[in-house]
Amino acid sequence: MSLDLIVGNYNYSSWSMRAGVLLRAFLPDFHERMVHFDGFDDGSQFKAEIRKISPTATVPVLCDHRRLDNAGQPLVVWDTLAIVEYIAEYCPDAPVWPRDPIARAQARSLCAEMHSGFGHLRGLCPMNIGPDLSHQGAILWRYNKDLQRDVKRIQAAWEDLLERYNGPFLCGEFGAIDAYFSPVVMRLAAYGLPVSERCQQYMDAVTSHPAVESWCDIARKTAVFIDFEEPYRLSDG
Ligand SMILES: N[C@@H](CCC(=O)N[C@@H](CS)C(=O)NCC(=O)O)C(=O)O
Repeated sequence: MSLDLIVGNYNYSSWSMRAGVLLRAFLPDFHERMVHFDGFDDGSQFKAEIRKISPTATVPVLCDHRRLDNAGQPLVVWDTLAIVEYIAEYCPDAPVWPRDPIARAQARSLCAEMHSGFGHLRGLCPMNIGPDLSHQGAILWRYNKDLQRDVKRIQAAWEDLLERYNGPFLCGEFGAIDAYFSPVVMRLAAYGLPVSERCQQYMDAVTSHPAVESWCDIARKTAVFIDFEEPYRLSDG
């Protein structure tokens, strides 16, 4: 197998989900391996394992065994946006990015905004595929204007692209931008945050895409409760 994707716990790791969904959609013949999140401190097994592969000791990490680096080791690509660009070059005929240069620039802009932004949504509503967190979501929503601002901006960006390209995905057909927002779809749904009808339709389209379904199936089957990932819950009950 030439491409090896190393991911974190499927139910919690939003960055892993972006890369995992993208590969499932465009290059399904890849190998995937999960490294369990026992902790993120220097002494954790997770860090010890992932440090052997990635210079940043984070997931996802893509290893291409077909290409060797200048030390003769399989090429390592260690950041989600870089993985997206690598896959776009790896399969140039696949619509990872829209073919139209205007749509492509818009898709890249929104992915970059996601990569560096929406910190309140990310911090307050960590991805957690499986449980219904609408109670936590309702409390957060009522008191947190920053969270409301992040969700409002995401919805405005989605509605703008859905209007321009007529759906069902953000730039028409499924692409990197939808893989990038798939964990956001999971968060909005799990925490029951209010969305417009148009955004709900988009969320339904993302949730039922085979690449997203495949990721979520594994997430539900492999989910184990990790307390530091869910400080708002005492158990997975
Ligand atoms: N900018 C990185 C972020 C990756 C990241 O933070 N991944 C989380 C898991 S979702 C992680 O590995 N956390 C471990 C840590 O923070 O030490 C990317 O885009 O890949």
